[in-house]
Amino acid sequence: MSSHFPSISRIAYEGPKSKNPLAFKHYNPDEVVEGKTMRDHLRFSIVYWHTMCGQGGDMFGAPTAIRPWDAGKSGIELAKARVPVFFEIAEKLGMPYYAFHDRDVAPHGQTLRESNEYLDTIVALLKEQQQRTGIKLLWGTAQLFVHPRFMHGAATSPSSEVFAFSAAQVKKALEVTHELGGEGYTFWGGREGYMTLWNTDMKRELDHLAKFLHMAVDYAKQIGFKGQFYIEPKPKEPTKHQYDSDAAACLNFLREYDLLPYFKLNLETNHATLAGHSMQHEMEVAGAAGALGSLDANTGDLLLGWDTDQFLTDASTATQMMLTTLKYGGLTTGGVNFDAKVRRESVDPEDLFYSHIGGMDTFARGLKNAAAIRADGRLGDFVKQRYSTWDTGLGASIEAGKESFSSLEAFALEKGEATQVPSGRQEFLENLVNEFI
Ligand code: XUL
Ligand code: CO
Repeated sequence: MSSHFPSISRIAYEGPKSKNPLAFKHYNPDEVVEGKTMRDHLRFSIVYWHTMCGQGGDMFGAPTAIRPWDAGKSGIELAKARVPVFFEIAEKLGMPYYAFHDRDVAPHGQTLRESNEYLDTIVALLKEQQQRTGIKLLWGTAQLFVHPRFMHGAATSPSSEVFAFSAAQVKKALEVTHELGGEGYTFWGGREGYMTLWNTDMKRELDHLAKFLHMAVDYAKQIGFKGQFYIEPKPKEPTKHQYDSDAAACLNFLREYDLLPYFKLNLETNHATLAGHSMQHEMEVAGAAGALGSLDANTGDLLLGWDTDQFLTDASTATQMMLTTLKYGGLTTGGVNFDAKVRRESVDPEDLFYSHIGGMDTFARGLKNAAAIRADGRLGDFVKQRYSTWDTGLGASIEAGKESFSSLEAFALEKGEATQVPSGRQEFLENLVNEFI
């Protein structure tokens, strides 16, 4: 088999003292943490779109990326050429999973029929590579935001024809995800939102979105696809307001339209901060609702207000993410999916390796730190103790539903003042967590 990276071999774990930039310092796939290997905890996944299609162009500048395998090719020939390169990268990084959009693995055709044929051609190649490498599909998705027909949205377009084209595209994307043994299917509402309320019937658009998702659930049943459905929240970009703006908004929408039994959330770090939340907040909101599904692992830049999709190298954020992951029983169908791209200035093919190695090591550190914090027990004990007035007496009686406003008024009048209001100890706890980072 020809190699596009002859000087890079399979990335190995060399430990924290290693100075080899092409080695893992923390990600040791077989190391057991809380009874499970790191590989099984983290379920790393590499994305097709940024890795193979990211060219380094931005709204001010031309593509910068050096990608020798792309040279001189276009259309379906380019799409075919990228498949083995992608799997070589994934395999050398030891990625157990990958994720893709239909239109980033295969090109748009002139018609839906032609697009479907292109997709079938590439799906056959993906399947071969999956069989060769053992790499599995974490989730598939349909790209419903690039083509001009989606300018007003897909399922929320004011045009019923666009709704129909979107349905046809998702139908096919579900079929190929199923064919490839995908463990999930993600809906990111690419343009499901509005640019101005002056032209928007929000209620009607939300009803349509729900109808669309119900059709997807029904079709999955029809074809026997048992993978997990995800919704991926994001507050803005490309539209001014995206309906799936954050975890709480998604959960409310799913509940309102009886979709919650079928969906979990795929949370993305950079989307969380765009929504004005920390990723840990978003994960706690999802976890509390039993809907913590999968993680699009990246980060934004604090000084930039858009979705920069950078690789996360901050161990503190990764520790928070892994603490909440462990708290809710770990990732089951989901994974740590690197929806992240190298900077426009990182032009060389090997930058694709440094970036993923850094991301994987950061999450491995986060996992080890989180497990150590949990084993230490002081943080967990503090939180438990903070709520201890609910464990017996008055609190237990309220939780058991035995009290009312009248009985509590009687208690307060008798008591005179609440005396059990201890310090929150924020700084003490921040110092405690820092002992592990
Ligand atoms: C966009 C984004 C998408 C989804 C899949 O911000 O995160 O790539 O993850 O459509
Ligand atoms: Co994403």
